[in-house]
Amino acid sequence: MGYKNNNVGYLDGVLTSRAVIKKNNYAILPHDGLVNNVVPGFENTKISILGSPRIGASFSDFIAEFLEGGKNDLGFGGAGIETFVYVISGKLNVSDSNETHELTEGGYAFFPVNEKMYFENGQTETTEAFLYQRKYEPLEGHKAYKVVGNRADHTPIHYEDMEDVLLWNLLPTDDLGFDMNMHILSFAPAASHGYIETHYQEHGAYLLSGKGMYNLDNNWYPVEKGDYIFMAAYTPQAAYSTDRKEPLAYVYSKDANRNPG
Ligand code: UGY
Ligand code: MN
Repeated sequence: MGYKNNNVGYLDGVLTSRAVIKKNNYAILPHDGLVNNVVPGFENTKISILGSPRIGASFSDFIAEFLEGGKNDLGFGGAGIETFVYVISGKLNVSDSNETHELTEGGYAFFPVNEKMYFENGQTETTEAFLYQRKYEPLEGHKAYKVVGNRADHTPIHYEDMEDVLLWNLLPTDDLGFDMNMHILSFAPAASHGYIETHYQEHGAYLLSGKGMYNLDNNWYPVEKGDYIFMAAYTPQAAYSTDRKEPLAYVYSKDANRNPG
């Protein structure tokens, strides 16, 4: 919603795009290159599949615009699958088999394995949301549980002691029942990672605001609000915030708390 048509341009007279796809390594999907997909169960909803097993991810991410009457009567997730939703703008009713939660901007919900998530747009205006699903990896003696909250409920911490980089942990960080977490990272204008990360975990990141340069496997790319970035396990990665006013911020998943075996 409201994304500028700037993922395409001419380079040496040839139509080109900012999209970059390196399967099993990394990808950048600018917003206006996305097409609508049919995902069974979703009605009155424009939905695009982002990261998925086809690109080398262990999860699937989606960006959805729930129009008036937008809903999914079949449920999202279910057997063996855990789910997460983050509301970017608008209002979304999110239900399990027992109760309904009314999420507003910045609101989110995690449903544990086997619990289907049902959505319904709670207003006439369009609601935009980022969705995630992944096969849950159980750990004996531990259990994940439903979490519902809002970004505004949390006081962010300084990421790696940097004053100009803020981190929100949206799910518990101290419970081994959770095999993943969702975070928001926000870089003030001109802020950056302190170093290029290389780690075992993979990420799917949706950019909520700002502009920046992103290092993926030692190549720098321009990125901005509305982009999606996939980072596979071990892909070197770092961000540099380049907008003069708006922080570069993204919501992203990270697998956690499991022994690779
Ligand atoms: O949590 C993370 O690994 C995060 N700092 N990665 C990233 O922003 N690319
Ligand atoms: Mn990382």
